[in-house]
Amino acid sequence: MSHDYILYGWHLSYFTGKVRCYLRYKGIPFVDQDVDLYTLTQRIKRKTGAVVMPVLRTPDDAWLQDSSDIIDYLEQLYPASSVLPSTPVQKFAAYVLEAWGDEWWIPIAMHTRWSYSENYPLFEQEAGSHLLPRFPRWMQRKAAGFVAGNLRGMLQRVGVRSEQFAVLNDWTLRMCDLLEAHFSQVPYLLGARPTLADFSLVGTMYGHLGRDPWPKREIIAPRPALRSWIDRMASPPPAEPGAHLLPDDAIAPTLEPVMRAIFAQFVPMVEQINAQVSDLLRDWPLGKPLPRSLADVEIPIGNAVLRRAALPYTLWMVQRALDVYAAMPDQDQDKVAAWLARLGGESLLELRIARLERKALRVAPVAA
Ligand SMILES: N[C@@H](CCC(=O)N[C@@H](CS)C(=O)NCC(=O)O)C(=O)O
Repeated sequence: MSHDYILYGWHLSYFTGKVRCYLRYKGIPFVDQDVDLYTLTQRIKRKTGAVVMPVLRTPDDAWLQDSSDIIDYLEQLYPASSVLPSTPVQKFAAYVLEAWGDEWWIPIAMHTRWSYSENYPLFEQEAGSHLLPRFPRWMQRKAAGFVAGNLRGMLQRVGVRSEQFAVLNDWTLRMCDLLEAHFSQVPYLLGARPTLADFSLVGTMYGHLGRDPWPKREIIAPRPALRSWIDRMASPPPAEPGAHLLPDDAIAPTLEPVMRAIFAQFVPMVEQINAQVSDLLRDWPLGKPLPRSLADVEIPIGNAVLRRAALPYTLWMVQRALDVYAAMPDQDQDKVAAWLARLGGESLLELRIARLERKALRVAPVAA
Protein backbone atom coordinates (compact mmCIF):
# COMPACT_ATOMS: atom_id res chain seq x y z
CA MET A 1 0.00 0.00 0.00
CA SER A 2 1.24 3.49 -0.70
CA HIS A 3 -0.33 6.82 0.16
CA ASP A 4 0.77 10.20 1.40
CA TYR A 5 1.65 10.56 5.06
CA ILE A 6 -1.49 10.76 7.17
CA LEU A 7 -1.40 12.89 10.29
CA TYR A 8 -4.06 11.74 12.75
CA GLY A 9 -4.78 14.55 15.19
CA TRP A 10 -6.88 17.61 15.90
CA HIS A 11 -6.28 21.34 15.67
CA LEU A 12 -7.16 21.41 19.37
CA SER A 13 -4.22 19.18 20.21
CA TYR A 14 -0.92 20.47 21.57
CA PHE A 15 1.40 17.90 20.04
CA THR A 16 -0.49 17.62 16.76
CA GLY A 17 0.29 21.31 16.23
CA LYS A 18 3.99 20.60 16.67
CA VAL A 19 3.99 17.92 13.95
CA ARG A 20 1.59 19.69 11.59
CA CYS A 21 3.63 22.91 11.58
CA TYR A 22 6.77 20.86 11.01
CA LEU A 23 5.30 18.93 8.05
CA ARG A 24 4.10 22.16 6.47
CA TYR A 25 7.44 23.89 6.92
CA LYS A 26 9.30 20.97 5.40
CA GLY A 27 6.87 20.82 2.47
CA ILE A 28 6.23 17.11 3.09
CA PRO A 29 2.89 16.18 1.49
CA PHE A 30 0.45 14.81 4.04
CA VAL A 31 -3.23 14.31 4.69
CA ASP A 32 -4.35 16.25 7.75
CA GLN A 33 -6.87 13.78 9.17
CA ASP A 34 -9.08 14.73 12.09
CA VAL A 35 -8.90 11.56 14.11
CA ASP A 36 -12.22 9.87 14.87
CA LEU A 37 -13.25 7.82 17.89
CA TYR A 38 -12.68 4.45 16.25
CA THR A 39 -9.22 5.30 14.94
CA LEU A 40 -8.20 6.97 18.19
CA THR A 41 -9.35 4.28 20.58
CA GLN A 42 -8.97 1.15 18.46
CA ARG A 43 -6.56 1.48 15.56
CA ILE A 44 -4.09 3.83 17.24
CA LYS A 45 -4.27 1.89 20.48
CA ARG A 46 -3.51 -1.33 18.61
CA LYS A 47 -0.68 0.17 16.59
CA THR A 48 1.03 2.27 19.26
CA GLY A 49 -0.10 0.95 22.62
CA ALA A 50 -1.87 4.15 23.70
CA VAL A 51 -4.95 6.23 22.98
CA VAL A 52 -3.04 9.27 21.85
CA MET A 53 -2.58 11.86 19.15
CA PRO A 54 -0.76 12.77 17.02
CA VAL A 55 0.12 9.67 15.10
CA LEU A 56 1.79 9.81 11.71
CA ARG A 57 1.01 6.97 9.33
CA THR A 58 3.78 6.62 6.78
CA PRO A 59 3.37 5.69 3.10
CA ASP A 60 4.62 2.18 3.95
CA ASP A 61 2.06 1.93 6.71
CA ALA A 62 4.14 2.39 9.85
CA TRP A 63 2.20 4.20 12.60
CA LEU A 64 4.62 6.56 14.32
CA GLN A 65 3.78 8.00 17.72
CA ASP A 66 5.48 10.75 19.71
CA SER A 67 6.16 14.09 18.11
CA SER A 68 9.90 13.93 18.84
CA ASP A 69 10.32 10.50 17.26
CA ILE A 70 8.22 11.58 14.29
CA ILE A 71 10.42 14.62 13.69
CA ASP A 72 13.62 12.57 14.15
CA TYR A 73 12.35 10.04 11.62
CA LEU A 74 11.43 12.67 9.04
CA GLU A 75 14.65 14.67 9.50
CA GLN A 76 16.56 11.57 8.40
CA LEU A 77 14.44 11.16 5.29
CA TYR A 78 14.15 14.86 4.43
CA PRO A 79 17.43 16.52 5.38
CA ALA A 80 16.77 19.65 3.27
CA SER A 81 15.77 22.71 5.36
CA SER A 82 16.91 20.90 8.48
CA VAL A 83 15.28 22.05 11.70
CA LEU A 84 18.34 20.99 13.70
CA PRO A 85 21.04 23.60 14.19
CA SER A 86 24.54 22.48 13.22
CA THR A 87 26.53 24.51 15.77
CA PRO A 88 26.90 23.32 19.37
CA VAL A 89 25.22 25.97 21.51
CA GLN A 90 22.27 26.46 19.18
CA LYS A 91 21.90 22.71 18.77
CA PHE A 92 21.89 22.03 22.50
CA ALA A 93 19.59 25.01 23.12
CA ALA A 94 17.15 23.67 20.51
CA TYR A 95 16.85 20.34 22.34
CA VAL A 96 16.52 21.99 25.76
CA LEU A 97 13.84 24.29 24.38
CA GLU A 98 12.11 21.26 22.87
CA ALA A 99 12.00 19.52 26.25
CA TRP A 100 10.73 22.70 27.89
CA GLY A 101 8.16 23.46 25.18
CA ASP A 102 6.80 19.92 25.33
CA GLU A 103 6.80 19.36 29.07
CA TRP A 104 6.85 22.60 31.05
CA TRP A 105 3.93 24.23 29.26
CA ILE A 106 1.44 21.39 29.83
CA PRO A 107 -0.15 22.98 32.97
CA ILE A 108 -0.36 26.35 31.23
CA ALA A 109 -2.05 24.87 28.17
CA MET A 110 -4.46 22.86 30.33
CA HIS A 111 -5.18 25.75 32.69
CA THR A 112 -5.87 28.30 29.98
CA ARG A 113 -8.27 25.82 28.35
CA TRP A 114 -10.05 24.11 31.21
CA SER A 115 -10.23 26.83 33.88
CA TYR A 116 -12.23 29.20 31.63
CA SER A 117 -15.63 27.89 30.60
CA GLU A 118 -15.92 30.14 27.56
CA ASN A 119 -13.46 27.79 25.82
CA TYR A 120 -15.71 24.77 26.05
CA PRO A 121 -18.07 25.37 23.09
CA LEU A 122 -15.13 25.30 20.65
CA PHE A 123 -13.81 22.11 22.25
CA GLU A 124 -17.23 20.50 22.27
CA GLN A 125 -17.97 21.42 18.67
CA GLU A 126 -14.61 20.34 17.22
CA ALA A 127 -13.95 17.29 19.36
CA GLY A 128 -17.55 16.09 18.93
CA SER A 129 -17.61 16.42 15.16
CA HIS A 130 -14.16 14.81 14.80
CA LEU A 131 -14.94 11.89 17.09
CA LEU A 132 -18.29 11.03 15.54
CA PRO A 133 -18.55 12.65 12.12
CA ARG A 134 -22.04 12.42 10.60
CA PHE A 135 -23.59 11.37 13.91
CA PRO A 136 -26.38 13.45 15.51
CA ARG A 137 -25.23 16.49 17.47
CA TRP A 138 -26.34 15.07 20.80
CA MET A 139 -24.12 12.05 20.35
CA GLN A 140 -21.21 14.23 19.30
CA ARG A 141 -21.72 16.34 22.41
CA LYS A 142 -21.72 13.23 24.56
CA ALA A 143 -18.51 11.93 22.98
CA ALA A 144 -16.81 15.32 23.46
CA GLY A 145 -18.00 15.34 27.06
CA PHE A 146 -16.45 11.94 27.65
CA VAL A 147 -13.04 13.07 26.34
CA ALA A 148 -13.32 16.34 28.25
CA GLY A 149 -13.97 14.33 31.42
CA ASN A 150 -10.78 12.33 30.87
CA LEU A 151 -8.76 15.48 30.28
CA ARG A 152 -10.25 17.24 33.30
CA GLY A 153 -9.27 14.18 35.29
CA MET A 154 -5.61 15.02 34.61
CA LEU A 155 -5.77 18.63 35.80
CA GLN A 156 -4.87 18.07 39.43
CA ARG A 157 -1.95 15.86 38.47
CA VAL A 158 -0.42 18.32 36.03
CA GLY A 159 -0.71 21.19 38.52
CA VAL A 160 -3.92 22.94 37.46
CA ARG A 161 -5.18 23.51 41.01
CA SER A 162 -7.27 26.49 41.98
CA GLU A 163 -4.78 27.68 44.59
CA GLN A 164 -2.16 27.83 41.82
CA PHE A 165 -4.14 29.78 39.23
CA ALA A 166 -2.53 33.10 40.16
CA VAL A 167 1.00 31.66 39.89
CA LEU A 168 0.17 30.05 36.55
CA ASN A 169 -1.36 33.25 35.18
CA ASP A 170 1.45 35.52 36.38
CA TRP A 171 4.10 33.20 35.03
CA THR A 172 2.36 32.95 31.66
CA LEU A 173 1.98 36.70 31.22
CA ARG A 174 5.59 37.32 32.17
CA MET A 175 6.88 34.61 29.84
CA CYS A 176 4.69 35.81 26.98
CA ASP A 177 6.11 39.31 27.50
CA LEU A 178 9.60 37.87 27.13
CA LEU A 179 8.59 36.01 23.99
CA GLU A 180 6.93 39.14 22.62
CA ALA A 181 10.13 41.11 23.17
CA HIS A 182 12.12 38.36 21.46
CA PHE A 183 9.86 37.95 18.43
CA SER A 184 9.78 41.73 17.98
CA GLN A 185 13.51 41.46 17.22
CA VAL A 186 14.09 37.99 15.80
CA PRO A 187 11.66 36.06 13.55
CA TYR A 188 12.12 32.65 15.23
CA LEU A 189 13.65 31.44 18.50
CA LEU A 190 17.16 30.96 17.15
CA GLY A 191 17.24 33.23 14.11
CA ALA A 192 15.64 33.73 10.73
CA ARG A 193 14.32 30.20 10.33
CA PRO A 194 12.46 27.82 12.64
CA THR A 195 14.15 24.95 14.48
CA LEU A 196 12.98 22.08 16.63
CA ALA A 197 12.62 24.64 19.44
CA ASP A 198 9.96 26.61 17.54
CA PHE A 199 8.02 23.49 16.57
CA SER A 200 7.86 22.44 20.19
CA LEU A 201 6.75 25.81 21.54
CA VAL A 202 4.14 26.21 18.84
CA GLY A 203 2.37 23.11 20.16
CA THR A 204 1.06 24.95 23.17
CA MET A 205 0.85 28.26 21.35
CA TYR A 206 -1.12 27.11 18.31
CA GLY A 207 -3.44 24.43 19.64
CA HIS A 208 -4.20 26.03 23.00
CA LEU A 209 -3.18 29.63 23.74
CA GLY A 210 -3.56 30.91 20.19
CA ARG A 211 -6.95 29.29 19.48
CA ASP A 212 -8.93 28.87 22.70
CA PRO A 213 -11.05 32.03 23.02
CA TRP A 214 -9.94 33.08 26.53
CA PRO A 215 -6.16 32.93 26.15
CA LYS A 216 -6.36 34.01 22.50
CA ARG A 217 -8.02 37.26 23.58
CA GLU A 218 -6.41 37.82 26.97
CA ILE A 219 -2.87 36.61 26.39
CA ILE A 220 -2.01 36.39 22.71
CA ALA A 221 -3.95 39.27 21.08
CA PRO A 222 -2.17 41.96 23.16
CA ARG A 223 1.19 40.60 21.95
CA PRO A 224 1.29 41.10 18.17
CA ALA A 225 4.81 39.77 17.56
CA LEU A 226 3.95 36.54 19.36
CA ARG A 227 0.67 36.33 17.45
CA SER A 228 2.43 36.75 14.14
CA TRP A 229 5.07 34.12 15.04
CA ILE A 230 2.23 31.65 15.76
CA ASP A 231 0.61 32.50 12.44
CA ARG A 232 3.92 32.16 10.57
CA MET A 233 4.53 28.80 12.22
CA ALA A 234 1.04 27.57 11.32
CA SER A 235 1.27 28.72 7.68
CA PRO A 236 4.99 28.79 7.07
CA PRO A 237 6.38 30.76 4.17
CA PRO A 238 8.48 28.48 1.92
CA ALA A 239 11.92 27.84 3.45
CA GLU A 240 14.34 30.47 2.10
CA PRO A 241 17.91 29.42 1.36
CA GLY A 242 19.18 32.75 2.74
CA ALA A 243 17.36 32.46 6.07
CA HIS A 244 19.99 31.58 8.64
CA LEU A 245 20.20 31.10 12.35
CA LEU A 246 22.09 33.82 14.20
CA PRO A 247 25.76 33.96 13.19
CA ASP A 248 28.61 32.66 15.37
CA ASP A 249 26.42 30.15 17.18
CA ALA A 250 24.85 33.04 19.10
CA ILE A 251 21.68 32.97 21.17
CA ALA A 252 19.83 36.29 20.91
CA PRO A 253 20.10 38.50 24.01
CA THR A 254 16.28 38.63 23.97
CA LEU A 255 16.17 34.85 24.43
CA GLU A 256 18.51 34.87 27.39
CA PRO A 257 15.85 35.72 30.00
CA VAL A 258 13.80 32.80 28.67
CA MET A 259 16.78 30.46 28.99
CA ARG A 260 17.50 31.77 32.49
CA ALA A 261 13.91 31.00 33.48
CA ILE A 262 14.28 27.49 32.06
CA PHE A 263 17.42 26.92 34.10
CA ALA A 264 15.90 28.37 37.27
CA GLN A 265 12.55 26.54 37.04
CA PHE A 266 12.45 23.68 34.56
CA VAL A 267 15.86 22.24 35.53
CA PRO A 268 14.98 22.04 39.27
CA MET A 269 11.77 20.29 38.27
CA VAL A 270 13.75 17.79 36.20
CA GLU A 271 16.18 17.25 39.08
CA GLN A 272 13.31 16.42 41.42
CA ILE A 273 11.73 14.04 38.91
CA ASN A 274 15.12 12.39 38.49
CA ALA A 275 15.50 11.99 42.26
CA GLN A 276 12.13 10.24 42.50
CA VAL A 277 12.83 8.02 39.51
CA SER A 278 16.32 7.13 40.77
CA ASP A 279 14.82 6.02 44.09
CA LEU A 280 12.27 3.88 42.33
CA LEU A 281 14.79 2.31 40.00
CA ARG A 282 16.80 0.84 42.84
CA ASP A 283 14.26 -1.94 42.80
CA TRP A 284 12.73 -1.88 39.34
CA PRO A 285 13.23 -4.42 36.55
CA LEU A 286 14.76 -3.29 33.27
CA GLY A 287 12.14 -2.92 30.56
CA LYS A 288 9.18 -2.45 32.93
CA PRO A 289 7.43 0.87 32.26
CA LEU A 290 7.40 3.33 35.13
CA PRO A 291 4.08 4.82 36.28
CA ARG A 292 3.07 7.82 34.18
CA SER A 293 3.19 10.07 37.22
CA LEU A 294 4.77 10.01 40.65
CA ALA A 295 4.59 12.27 43.72
CA ASP A 296 4.52 16.06 43.50
CA VAL A 297 7.56 18.14 42.71
CA GLU A 298 7.86 21.70 44.05
CA ILE A 299 9.11 24.26 41.61
CA PRO A 300 10.35 27.70 42.66
CA ILE A 301 8.67 30.47 40.66
CA GLY A 302 9.84 33.83 41.97
CA ASN A 303 8.56 33.92 45.55
CA ALA A 304 5.98 31.21 44.91
CA VAL A 305 6.07 27.45 44.57
CA LEU A 306 4.30 25.49 41.86
CA ARG A 307 3.39 21.90 42.62
CA ARG A 308 2.72 19.27 40.00
CA ALA A 309 3.18 15.53 39.75
CA ALA A 310 6.54 14.25 38.53
CA LEU A 311 6.24 12.76 35.05
CA PRO A 312 9.08 10.30 34.35
CA TYR A 313 8.54 10.86 30.62
CA THR A 314 10.04 14.35 31.06
CA LEU A 315 13.39 12.69 31.75
CA TRP A 316 13.28 10.99 28.36
CA MET A 317 12.95 14.40 26.75
CA VAL A 318 15.90 15.74 28.73
CA GLN A 319 17.90 12.61 27.92
CA ARG A 320 17.55 13.59 24.24
CA ALA A 321 19.31 16.89 24.93
CA LEU A 322 22.00 15.27 27.07
CA ASP A 323 22.64 12.64 24.39
CA VAL A 324 23.23 15.40 21.87
CA TYR A 325 25.73 16.99 24.27
CA ALA A 326 27.46 13.64 24.96
CA ALA A 327 27.96 13.08 21.23
CA MET A 328 29.76 16.41 20.74
CA PRO A 329 33.54 16.69 20.46
CA ASP A 330 35.29 18.13 23.54
CA GLN A 331 35.69 21.65 22.20
CA ASP A 332 31.97 21.85 21.39
CA GLN A 333 31.06 20.53 24.83
CA ASP A 334 33.25 23.26 26.31
CA LYS A 335 31.33 25.92 24.39
CA VAL A 336 27.99 24.55 25.59
CA ALA A 337 29.23 24.29 29.18
CA ALA A 338 30.51 27.89 29.11
CA TRP A 339 27.22 29.13 27.73
CA LEU A 340 25.25 27.22 30.36
CA ALA A 341 27.46 28.54 33.16
CA ARG A 342 26.91 32.11 31.99
CA LEU A 343 23.13 31.70 32.21
CA GLY A 344 22.97 29.62 35.39
CA GLY A 345 22.31 26.31 33.63
CA GLU A 346 25.42 24.33 34.50
CA SER A 347 23.58 21.88 36.79
CA LEU A 348 21.83 20.49 33.72
CA LEU A 349 25.07 18.75 32.74
CA GLU A 350 25.36 17.23 36.21
CA LEU A 351 22.13 15.29 35.89
CA ARG A 352 22.67 11.55 35.86
CA ILE A 353 19.58 10.06 34.30
CA ALA A 354 19.30 6.26 34.08
CA ARG A 355 19.00 5.19 30.45
CA LEU A 356 15.31 5.28 29.51
CA GLU A 357 13.38 3.94 26.58
CA ARG A 358 10.01 5.31 25.56
CA LYS A 359 7.06 2.95 25.58
CA ALA A 360 4.09 4.88 24.18
CA LEU A 361 3.33 7.49 26.86
CA ARG A 362 5.60 5.92 29.47
CA VAL A 363 9.28 5.26 29.86
CA ALA A 364 11.14 2.19 31.07
CA PRO A 365 14.73 1.73 32.25
CA VAL A 366 17.00 -0.14 29.87
CA ALA A 367 20.62 -1.24 30.03
CA ALA A 368 22.93 1.76 29.59
N1 LIG B 1 4.89 13.44 24.23
C1 LIG B 1 3.95 12.97 23.24
C2 LIG B 1 2.62 13.23 23.81
C3 LIG B 1 1.38 13.19 22.97
C4 LIG B 1 0.22 13.65 23.83
O1 LIG B 1 0.34 13.82 25.05
N2 LIG B 1 -0.90 13.90 23.19
C5 LIG B 1 -2.09 14.31 23.92
C6 LIG B 1 -2.96 15.18 23.04
S1 LIG B 1 -2.11 16.66 22.58
C7 LIG B 1 -2.84 13.04 24.24
O2 LIG B 1 -3.25 12.32 23.35
N3 LIG B 1 -2.94 12.74 25.51
C8 LIG B 1 -3.62 11.54 25.97
C9 LIG B 1 -3.07 11.17 27.32
O3 LIG B 1 -2.21 11.90 27.84
O4 LIG B 1 -3.51 10.14 27.83
C10 LIG B 1 4.28 13.64 21.91
O5 LIG B 1 5.24 14.40 21.86
O6 LIG B 1 3.65 13.30 20.91
